[in-house]
Amino acid sequence: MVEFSKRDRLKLLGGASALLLSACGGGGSASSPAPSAVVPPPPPPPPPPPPPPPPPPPPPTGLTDGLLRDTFRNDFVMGAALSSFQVQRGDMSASLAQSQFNGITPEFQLKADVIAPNEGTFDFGQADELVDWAIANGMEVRGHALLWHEATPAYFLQGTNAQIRTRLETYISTVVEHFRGRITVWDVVNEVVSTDIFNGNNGVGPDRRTEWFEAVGSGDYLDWAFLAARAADPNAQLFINDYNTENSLKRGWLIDIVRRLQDRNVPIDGVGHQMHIRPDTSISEALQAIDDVDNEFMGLINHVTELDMDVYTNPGSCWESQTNCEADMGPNPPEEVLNTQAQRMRELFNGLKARSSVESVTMWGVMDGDSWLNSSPIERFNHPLLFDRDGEPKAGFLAITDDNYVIG
Ligand code: 9MR
Repeated sequence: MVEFSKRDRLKLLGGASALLLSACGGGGSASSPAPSAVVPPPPPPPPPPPPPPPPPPPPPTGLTDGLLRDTFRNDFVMGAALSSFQVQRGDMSASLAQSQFNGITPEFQLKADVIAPNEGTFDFGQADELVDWAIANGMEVRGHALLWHEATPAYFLQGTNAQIRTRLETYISTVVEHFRGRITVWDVVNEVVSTDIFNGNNGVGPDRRTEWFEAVGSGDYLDWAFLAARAADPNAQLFINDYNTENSLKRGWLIDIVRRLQDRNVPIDGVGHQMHIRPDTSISEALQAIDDVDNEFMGLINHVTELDMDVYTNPGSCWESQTNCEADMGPNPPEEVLNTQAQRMRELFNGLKARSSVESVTMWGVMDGDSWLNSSPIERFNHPLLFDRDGEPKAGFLAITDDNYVIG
């Protein structure tokens, strides 16, 4: 059915009454104008547009526009996680992103619990806004993530395997087709590798016992997801994404899964290493994860997808029961902590630059105050990113953008 807007309907009515008048001879010859008394009133003016968002505060003075992305222009895309709300509010993080980065990952607005909380309805509003803003600013967009058990509404997992597969395929093809040409890389599956690293080879790796695994009874759902994504956009790069790839046991299981996918002719283009780095994480092990992917597979791409450097060492109990967590450093951490972080940032970025399979590095946020680590595992000031709470570049930023910068 053809739909007419209110304004279209008024126009049609106006035209119809003029026709009617001339047909009745009321206006004399067909070319003479209709008497002014019966001309329909002009349509009401459209409502005024909403006020534009406030202009973002300018990035700190002295920061050269594009410095960060230009430093790595020949190495990799330099991205940051952001939400459409930060853009709408005109947060300084959005203006810093515009000024310094050439990639964006929507931090949560492309997840199934946001796009399709109820079966059969899709809401792309916020995601579209952020994606279009990023593209208008010359940035590439990483799609994160098509399948993640933590963001899977319960309806996805109901019914037989055939029903689960069809539902997943419908979801993935709708989302990927919606963004085809705008989003060129997707984290197809997120955090599906076993986390059972403390039980050694007696653990249940390689597949994580996620709700998906339990519902389907195997890791076959990974195949379904990748195949559906490839069918929906043959040009998009398809990734498996996970954390703790710096742990050799977990990384071994990740590699087992990638090999299994390839053996079954399931399309996969790359591995995403989240790199949520803690003070006790070995940078050389983090880089070893890239090397292992390079050595095991021909032509797979590596992306660093969620980089941040926690200033706290969290024992397992802090994550599990919020006990024995390190004391809050407050909003102004000791300089020594930031200098150590800067040293480790430099070591990591130099290592990433030296590895040609690394095509994208994304910070999981722009300013320290944005980070998820201020509320996980407990509420506490954290300082894991490249810009502080005022938007000033930290020692870590200076250390990676200027080889001559002396740390400390
Ligand atoms: O940082 C993200 C936070 O804002 C969201 O509320 C949350 C749930 O969608 O996801 C966080 O990002 C996670 C990412 O998607 C996957 N790896 C772990 C990240 C931190 O929890």
